[in-house]
Formats: sequence, C-alpha cells, structure tokens
Amino acid sequence: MAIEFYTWNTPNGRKISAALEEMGLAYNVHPVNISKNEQFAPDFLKISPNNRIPAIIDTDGPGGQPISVFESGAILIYLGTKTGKFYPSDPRKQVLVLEWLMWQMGGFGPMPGQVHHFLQVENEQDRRYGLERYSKETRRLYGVLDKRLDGRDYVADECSIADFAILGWAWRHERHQVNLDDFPHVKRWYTTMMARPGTKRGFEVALA
Ligand SMILES: N[C@@H](CCC(=O)N[C@@H](CS)C(=O)NCC(=O)O)C(=O)O
Repeated sequence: MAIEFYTWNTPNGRKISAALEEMGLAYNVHPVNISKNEQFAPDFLKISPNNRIPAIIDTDGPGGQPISVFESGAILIYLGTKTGKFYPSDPRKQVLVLEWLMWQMGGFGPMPGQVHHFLQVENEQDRRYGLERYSKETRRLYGVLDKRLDGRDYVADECSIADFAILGWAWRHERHQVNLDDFPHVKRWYTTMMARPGTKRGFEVALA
C-alpha cells in the first residue's frame, strides 16, 4: 500500500518527500499546482481544510483504515510514529525532536517565507520595511541553528524528522538571501544532509 502524497515543489512539500524517501515508504505524488489555485479545489479541501500543501492519505492507516493528515509537522510525526524511524519513542529523546520540529514550524519557515513575499512587493517603502523586519529575524534563526549545530551532526541526538523539516527551508537559503558561509555549522549540516541518498532522492523527485 502506498501513501498518497498531495504536494508541490516548495519547502513544505520537500520536507515530506525527503522523509518518505528516508523512511523507505512507497508513495504516489499528486501535484497540487498552487500557482493555479488547485489548493482550493473542493476535493483537496476535504483533506487539507487550510488550503495548503502538503497533505497525505495513508490508505493503510490505524486499524487498516484510511487516514488523511494535513500540516507538514503533523505529517512528519505521523510518518515517524507509523514507521518507528527518525522519531524516537523514548520521551526524553522525543522532546528534543519535537522542540526543533516546532521551532521550525513556528519560525524557521514562516519568517523566511515572509522574506520571499516581501522580495516581490513593488512598493519600495513597503518592501524595505518587510525585508528589514523579516530578514533580520531569519538571520537570527539561522544563528540559533548554527549554535545548536556547533559540535553536533543533527539538531537532536540522531537524524530525525526535525532535520528534514528544517532542511526543507534551508534548501531555499539563496532565495531568502542567506549565505551559508556566514553560518558554518549550518553549512556543514546542510551539505551532509543533502548528500544522504534518501534525502537527495526526496529533493530530486518530481513534485510538479
Ligand atoms: N503550516 C503549513 C504551511 C503549508 C504552506 O504554507 N504551504 C504552502 C506552500 S509551501 C501553500 O500550500 N500555499 C498555498 C496558498 O498559500 O494558498 C505546513 O507546514 O504544512
């Protein structure tokens, strides 16, 4: 049985393709073209009421019954729980993963996402205000990540769903105008993660 994966070629979509590949799960990609507003299609809204990708349907969910999941963080936790991979069951280790997953979901995604938005704003005064505010916060977050990765291979004890989540956004560092040379520990982690065969497949698979 395969996971039905509704997605597009974006940071939040790539987190999930990397996790699916790393976990060795079979999946079928269903592209949802967000530039053509396909995320508002009534059938998609049934599984993703917030009209955002990614979403999944696991036809072999709990009790052998189908289940749909939206929100990339929830999808990662679901897949990690289902497979027992990249998501420890030991509460102490799990907390570390959840902390960094939530850190990504609450900041290291929404903030660079605002940079992407303001870069396209035509009014110069508005653009400058938005970029000043969100670039500063984005750089602060890269600094937090850099400190965390000093002397560590992964954000938690072992490679986890939190790394896949953060990687989805670090993948767009050029677009939010961050030079990884300024964050050497992030750069090392990013290079190592991207060289993992599963992650590499996840970032290369066609999602559009
Ligand atoms: N918190 C959501 C955010 C998802 C999200 O923002 N998805 C974007 C693409 S990366 C989207 O579908 N945008 C469509 C829209 O804004 O209508 C998650 O992590 O799943």
